[in-house]
Amino acid sequence: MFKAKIVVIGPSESGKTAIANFLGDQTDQLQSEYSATAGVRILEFESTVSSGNREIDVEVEMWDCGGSEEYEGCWPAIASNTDGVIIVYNPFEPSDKDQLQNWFSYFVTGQGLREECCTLFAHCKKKEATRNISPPIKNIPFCITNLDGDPGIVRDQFRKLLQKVASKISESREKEELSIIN
Ligand SMILES: Nc1nc2c(ncn2[C@@H]2O[C@H](COP(=O)(O)OP(=O)(O)OP(=O)(O)O)[C@@H](O)[C@H]2O)c(=O)[nH]1
Ligand SMILES: [Mg+2]
Repeated sequence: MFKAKIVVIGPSESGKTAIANFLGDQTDQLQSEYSATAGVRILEFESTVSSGNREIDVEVEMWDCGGSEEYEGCWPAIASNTDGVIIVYNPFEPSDKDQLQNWFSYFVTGQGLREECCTLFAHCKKKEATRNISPPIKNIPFCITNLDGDPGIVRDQFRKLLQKVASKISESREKEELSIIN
């Protein structure tokens, strides 16, 4: 059994809590009233991913982080020992796009995390014309999401992320074991 810390970050009101609740099976229902996350909420659940020809059980610790700037002081604690990052932003909000690079630089490149251990969700709360949304950061797994339309995309993309994270953890573990033997 692996343990994986996945952080869900991004600008305020972009849909992080709704996505975290959906992935953690907390609820199928979207909250009609928006309530900003104060600091961080931690959800724990189990997931199974396949790596090569074996199935791996992963104990997920999902950190649903408040997007407000007032929590920037908590970033070091949030980023510490993170295995995977989900960045959620609203593609129709120009200020969200401007902030993206900042989140990405701190939580991914700044922590030396592999790009494949990160995923970007262009989260659309309404089923607007989504066809012309292009990835705002190159080389990062990216998808357009909406929980009313096709929530399966969110689950599939999360599973892909977890697969990468699990193989990375497994690799590090093997290296550690080898270094003990040698
Ligand atoms: N209809 C619809 N509403 C959504 C969807 N995703 C999020 N919302 C709504 O959008 C609002 C904001 O979503 P949250 O998930 O609370 O946003 P957040 O990113 O957690 O915000 P902070 O905690 O302040 O950083 C809430 O009222 C949600 O119910 C969606 O896919 N469809
Ligand atoms: Mg929230």
